[in-house]
Amino acid sequence: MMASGKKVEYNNERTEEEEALLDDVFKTKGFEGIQKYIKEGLDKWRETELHIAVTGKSGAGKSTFINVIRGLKTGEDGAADTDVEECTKTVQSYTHPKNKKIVFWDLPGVGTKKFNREKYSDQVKLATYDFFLIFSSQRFFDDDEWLANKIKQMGKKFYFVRTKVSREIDDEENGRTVARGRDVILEKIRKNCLKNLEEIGISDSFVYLIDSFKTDDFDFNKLQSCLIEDLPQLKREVIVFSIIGKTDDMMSQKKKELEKRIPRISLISAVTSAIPVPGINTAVDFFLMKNEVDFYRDQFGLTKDAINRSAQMLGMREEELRKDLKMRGLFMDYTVKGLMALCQTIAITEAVEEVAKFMLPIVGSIAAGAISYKSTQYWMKKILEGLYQDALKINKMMSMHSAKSSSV
Ligand SMILES: Nc1nc2c(ncn2[C@@H]2O[C@H](COP(=O)(O)OP(=O)(O)O)[C@@H](O)[C@H]2O)c(=O)[nH]1
Ligand SMILES: [Mg+2]
Repeated sequence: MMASGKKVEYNNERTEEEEALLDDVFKTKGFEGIQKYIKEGLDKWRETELHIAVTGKSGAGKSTFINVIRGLKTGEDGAADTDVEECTKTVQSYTHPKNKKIVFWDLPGVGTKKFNREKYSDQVKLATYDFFLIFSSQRFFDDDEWLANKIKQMGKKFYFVRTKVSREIDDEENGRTVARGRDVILEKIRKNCLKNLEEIGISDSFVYLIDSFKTDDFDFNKLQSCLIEDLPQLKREVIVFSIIGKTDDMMSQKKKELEKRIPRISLISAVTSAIPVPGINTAVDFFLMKNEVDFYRDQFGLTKDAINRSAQMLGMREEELRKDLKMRGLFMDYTVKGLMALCQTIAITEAVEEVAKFMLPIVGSIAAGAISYKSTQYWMKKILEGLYQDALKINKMMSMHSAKSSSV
C-alpha cells in the first residue's frame, strides 16, 4: 500500500554524534554485534547512578524538598520526617520512586559542633555526590561559602537555594498597608540573597528562590531545568527519564532527550533489515519501534492508565478527553501491527530516491537498510511530535481546569 502523492519530507542531516556512532559500531562489530551494542547504549541510563546532596542548616527545608521531589507528602510511607532535630543523625538517603539509581542525600549543614569544618568532608563523604544543593530559609553564612569552595575544588557543581519564599511574601503582604506586587517582593528577596552571598565572598552567583509547597511557582522549575542542563549526557538522561514533573518545560526536555535516541533506533532498524530472516518481514524493526513508542507514552504520561488518571482529575471519561483534545498521537494504533500498517503508507518511490543521496557507511549500499533507516526515522519523529503535542494539550487543559476550580 502506498499513500499516493503524499510527500515525505526527510531530513538528511546527520549529527556528529550520529556519525561517530555509525563509524564506531561499523568498524568493530558484525551486524548482530551492532544491534546489541546500540540496544545496550539505549538502556545505559537505567544503570547509571545519580547522587544528589541536599545540605543546609536544620529547619532549612531539606527533608520537605526531598519528599516533594520524590512525589511524597510528610507522613507518607517512605517519606522523610520533617521538623526533626538532626543533631543526633548523620546522613540519610532516599531513593527516587521511579528510579532507585537516583539517590537524594539529606545532609546536615556544616558548622555545628558535631559537623565542623575539620571533619565535615569525611563525615558526609563529600566526594561521593554528583552535585549539591545548598539550602537556607534565611541567610547564607561563611560556612556555606567554605562548603561551596570545597565543592568547587572537587570540580563539582553547587546551587544556592533559598526556601520558604511564599511564606515570606505572605508575611510581607500582610504587614503592609499599601499592597505591593508579589513580583516586587520576590525581586527584593532575590536582591537581598545575592547581596548576602556577596558579603560572604560569593559573587557572580545565582540563587534559586523556591517554596516546596508551591512547586509551580517561583524558581522551582528553573532549578530543575538547570540541574538537567548542567549534567553530562548519561546523568541527564537518568534525571529526565525518571522525573515525574509534568510541566511544559519538562515535556520539552523529555522530547529533546527522546529525539536524540531516534538515530540509534533507526540504525538498529536498518541493521535488522540487513539480516535476512526467512519468512519474516524485517523491513523495519517493528518490535523495537513499539517498545520505543511505549517508552514515549510512559514519559509523556500518555499510557492508558495515565490518560485515565488525567481524565479522572478533569472529571471526564477517557474517550471524552481524547475527543475533546483531538489528540493526534493517541488515535494511532501503536501495536506492532498498527506500526506496520503505518510504515507501509510511506511513499516508497520517494524513499528510494532519498537513498541515492543518503550514504550510510554501514548500510548505504544496501537499499533495504537505507530505506529502513529513513522510514524509521521519519515515523519516530512524527510519532514523538504527535505525542508531545498531546501531552501539552493535557497540560493546558489541566491548568485551565485548576484555574477554573480555584476561582469558584
Ligand atoms: N512554608 C514553607 N514551609 C516549609 C518549606 N520547606 C520546609 N518547610 C517547613 O519548615 C519546617 C522544617 O522543614 P524540614 O524539611 O524538616 O527542614 P530540614 O531540617 O532542613 O530537613 C517544617 O515545618 C516544614 O513544613 C517551604 O518551602 N515553605
Ligand atoms: Mg530534615
